[in-house]
This record gives sequence, structure tokens and C-alpha cells, in this order.
Amino acid sequence: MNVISIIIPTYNESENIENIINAIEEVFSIDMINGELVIVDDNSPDGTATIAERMKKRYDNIKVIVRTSDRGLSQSVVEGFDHCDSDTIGVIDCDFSHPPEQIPLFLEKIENGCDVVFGTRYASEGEIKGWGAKRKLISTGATFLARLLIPKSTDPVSGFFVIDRSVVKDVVLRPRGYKIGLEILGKGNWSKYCEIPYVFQDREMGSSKLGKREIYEYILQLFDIFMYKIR
Ligand SMILES: Nc1nc2c(ncn2[C@@H]2O[C@H](COP(=O)(O)OP(=O)(O)O)[C@@H](O)[C@H]2O)c(=O)[nH]1
Ligand SMILES: [Mg+2]
Repeated sequence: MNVISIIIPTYNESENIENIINAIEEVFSIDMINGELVIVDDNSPDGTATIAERMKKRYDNIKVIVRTSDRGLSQSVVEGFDHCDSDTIGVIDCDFSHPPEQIPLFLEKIENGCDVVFGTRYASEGEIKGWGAKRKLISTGATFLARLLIPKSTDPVSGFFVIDRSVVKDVVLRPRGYKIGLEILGKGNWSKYCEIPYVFQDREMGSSKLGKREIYEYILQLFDIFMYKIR
């Protein structure tokens, strides 16, 4: 059985998908990790899923899930959970913003008893590279608000995290927008929180899909988690 399943949510990532699969497979191979990749694509018009399917010829540990309704990053990650066959589940972006070579560190923390391990850009040694002032401001504001709900975390809106499956077992999540990690921290069953600093590197290929809708959904999500916690 695999020790870790890594979910990669994708939308129009034809320029990145092959490289990220190769990069994670190399990490698995170097660190002798028995892992699998679960690519969850929202039927990208640029053919991302077809490229991922083709990669199955090279690797036997890849699953490709194509969704055709209710497009969304968070929805894709939650659907991915059902296709993961490991008890340890990770999430990583397709665009190399998150360093795949740090995956073994996340796994080690889980093996040492952490329930959730979040990559953080806002602790010592963590950093964001490549974003303009506007995007940095949005992220700082979003992180500030989320930290009021999850004070233990320096980066509760991080998209780079690994969890033990038990954290989300029988938990009713309300996936929407971009911040599925925050939803899991807000509603999941975890006690030992751990984090690992990483350097976020803005993408070089393809474009961000963050828009006004995701920001609006984020505000609703914060309110929903707040109500959940006081209940
Ligand atoms: N399945 C799926 N993946 C998405 C969607 N939107 C974004 N993603 C993926 O989520 C990851 C982060 O998205 P990105 O646009 O780079 O966000 P940013 O880094 O915050 O600007 C990337 O792997 C995207 O391909 C979506 O609607 N559905
Ligand atoms: Mg990105």
C-alpha cells in the first residue's frame, strides 16, 4: 500500500503538468517513498488531463480524475480524497509554487505524530517570491483574518499541506473557493498541528485562476467557520 497520496488539483496546467509529475516522481524515487499521485482536473480545455493520462505509460502510480461539474479547487481536492488509497494525504499546486522536494519532510512529521502539517510562507525561513504588491496585500489580509480563527497556524490559508486521513473522516466540509486547507483546519478532527516553512515561488508557466469570485467565497467561508466554531 502507498504511504502517501498527493492530490494535484489542476485547471489549464498543460504547460506544468508533465514537469510536476516528473518532479514528484523523482522525489518519491530518491527518498524511496511508496506514493501515488491523484490528479483532479476540472476538464481543462487545454488538455491537461490528456497529458496526465499519457504519463500513466511512464508511471504506474498515477490516477487522473476528470470532473465535469461544479468546477473549483476546493471541490476537486475533496473529491480527490475518495480516490486516495493512503492514510496520509497531501495537496500541492501544479505550478511549482510549492517545492515538491519538501514532501518527505511533511511525511516525516506525520510519521512522528502530527495530524496536520502545513507549509508556511509566513514563519521564519518562509517567503513569497514573485508576487506583486496587490497580490501580497490580498494574501496578507486573508492570512490575518484566518489566523483569528486558527491562531496556532502562521499560514492557515496555505495550499501546500499534508494530513492524516482521520482528520477529515466523517467531517462535513463545505468546499468552495481556494482555501480548502483552512476548511480542514476549521472543521477537521486534529490535535497536533505542525508546520514547515517554505518559499512560495509564483508560477512561471500558465496563469493564476484566482478571481473576484474566489475572494467573495473566502469571506463567506470565514464567516461559516466562525459560526461553526462558536456552535
Ligand atoms: N481542479 C481545479 N484546480 C484548480 C482550479 N483553480 C485552480 N486550480 C489549481 O489549483 C492550483 C492553484 O491555482 P492557481 O491559479 O495557481 O492559484 P494561485 O497560486 O493562488 O494564484 C493550481 O494547481 C491550479 O491549476 C479549479 O477550478 N479546479
Ligand atoms: Mg499558483
